[in-house]
Amino acid sequence: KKTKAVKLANPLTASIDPATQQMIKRAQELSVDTVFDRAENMKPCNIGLQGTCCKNCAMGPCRLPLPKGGIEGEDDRKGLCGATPNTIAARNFARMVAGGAAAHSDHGRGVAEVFLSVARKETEDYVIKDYHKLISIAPHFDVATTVEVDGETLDRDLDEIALEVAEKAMAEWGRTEGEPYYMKRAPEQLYNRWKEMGVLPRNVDREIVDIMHRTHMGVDQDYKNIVKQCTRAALADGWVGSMIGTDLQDVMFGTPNPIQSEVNLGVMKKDHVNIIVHGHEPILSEMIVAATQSKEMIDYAAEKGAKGIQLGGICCTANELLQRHGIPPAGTFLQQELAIVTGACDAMVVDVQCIFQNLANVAKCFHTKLITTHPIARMEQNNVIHIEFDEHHAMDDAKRIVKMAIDNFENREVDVIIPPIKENQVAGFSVESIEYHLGGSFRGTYYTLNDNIINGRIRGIAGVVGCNNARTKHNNDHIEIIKELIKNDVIVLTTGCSAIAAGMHGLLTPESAAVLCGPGLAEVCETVGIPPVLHMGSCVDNSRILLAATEVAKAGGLGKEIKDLPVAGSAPEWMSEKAISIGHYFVTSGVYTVFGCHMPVEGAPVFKDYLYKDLEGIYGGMWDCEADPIAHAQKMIAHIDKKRQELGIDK
Ligand code: SF4
Ligand code: MSK
Repeated sequence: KKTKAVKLANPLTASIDPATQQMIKRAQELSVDTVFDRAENMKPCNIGLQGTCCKNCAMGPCRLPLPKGGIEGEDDRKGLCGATPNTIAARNFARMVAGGAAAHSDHGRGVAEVFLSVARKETEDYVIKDYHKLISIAPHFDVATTVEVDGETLDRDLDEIALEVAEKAMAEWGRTEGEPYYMKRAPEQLYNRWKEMGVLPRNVDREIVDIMHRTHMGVDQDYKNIVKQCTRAALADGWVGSMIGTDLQDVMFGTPNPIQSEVNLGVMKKDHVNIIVHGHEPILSEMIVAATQSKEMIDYAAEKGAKGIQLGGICCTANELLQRHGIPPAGTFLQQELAIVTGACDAMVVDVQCIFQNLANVAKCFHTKLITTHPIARMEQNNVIHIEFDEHHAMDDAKRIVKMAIDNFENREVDVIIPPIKENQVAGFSVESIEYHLGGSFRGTYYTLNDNIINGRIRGIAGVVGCNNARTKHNNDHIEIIKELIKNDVIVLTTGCSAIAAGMHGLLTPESAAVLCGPGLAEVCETVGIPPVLHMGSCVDNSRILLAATEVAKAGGLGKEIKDLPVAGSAPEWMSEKAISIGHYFVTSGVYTVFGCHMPVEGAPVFKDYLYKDLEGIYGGMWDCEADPIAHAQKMIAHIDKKRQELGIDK
């Protein structure tokens, strides 16, 4: 039960969030180690940090650190097989793309499978909530929405449309010819460039398998060719696997609209049964929402002495429930252990991705029931309960889980300490709702996004997304970067843990605009009543940012494709492989993308230059890395200004 951490983290330097600081301290008082303490005690490997450690065969690991003082003359570093630093760093980068694309796309596949069950009427627990969205995506799959009968055009049967969309969507993971339907959703010039470059994906699964093959020992030894494959797989992630995931989730659970809620550990309630859902897939958690709101469960909780059931979330499962139901996130990735340390978490229900194995150890120190639900994400510790979720009896599973949490309410052991810290926020900005709130289109009126970019009230658009990373001060870089951007009239679109961080620090309210924005952005936000930072959802919902950029490009007045726009991307505190896949699909869709912390490319300067410079000449977007948050934001602003100048709209 006790901590093994020797050095303890200083709560004040570990996070800028007072709730997190308070709970790190509380964990330390209880001798429960958290990621913050572990980061003090284990430093990363310097060669791995540089991206030049290869362990792709048993003759290695071959380690090729950059000599102190850099390379003089020819770079003759090589592994036992002769692999160069460029090959090794490119292979490592590619395997991160494969891991990230696989995670997002498998999430998308899971959603498509459930949607197929719905369309086949094999489940009663899920239904189609948003037929409008179904009709809007059907043409992208070449599915007709009308039929001709006796020369008359009639609406086609919705069940037929759903089934055809479901079958065509499912087939995208393994299609055997042509390219995925959704690639054509990109601006035409961008699509043509991909085609010319030979990087249109064949199908989602194949591009990921291809990476694993070509990065096997002794296969692809040309970093440029490896990056080309990264592009196919990353595009298959962003424009196919993730985008289908987002769309079908919207069809089944509803397309998000602005919704008010709260955020941070303070959303948990001492006198309520607290259930925290954590991970990424909303399939089960949608049912948990319904179960917690059922009279049967509310009455049962009352019987057990609780005033109600408080559902909260961590990571992107939280974002999914927030944007459609207003369920409040209890915290970001780095706060997952801390939610249990409150002593008030009666059940933590996890699905896939970003789940610390140490949750099981922390849960052991409290009464918390830790429940895994996904067949591919189990834990070895014996205090973990596995309830495998199946869409065919989803509501039964959800009720079983909620009941287990209610039964556990009376077992709380230690003093419950919930930091009384939370913020108000507005989330739920889908592309559809942004368009609606900004004048009903992207161009043509006083309110629209394009017009406000052209007239200079809005300087540009930034996507700020991604994780927290225990190697940097929790939330600090997200918040510093976003504040610097909005202060300079750059509107921010955010997803993932970055969005949760923005909410925690008060940036997701319309009121924050007047205080924190430059005058132009403040005027727009005040006129239409939106926050300067728009919460667009979860990790897979980065596809919404791709589509928002596409709509802006297609609406006209700002060039023809994404690379022409005054936009930039950022992942300030990234940590996951998914972030690399996301970064690469943004770069190859034409977005200048800056990562914080570090990038594992420093040990291979030639490969690094290829990502950071040469890609711009091919796709219009390129990678960059800047750890200092203000310099990071200023680089993005400089790029936005460069694009404004090229467009001739700079004043
Ligand atoms: Fe070393 Fe080459 Fe094997 Fe990598 S593939 S571990 S560089 S011998
Ligand atoms: S949850 S991938 S820590 S954003 Fe999507 Fe947060 Fe990053 Fe996980």
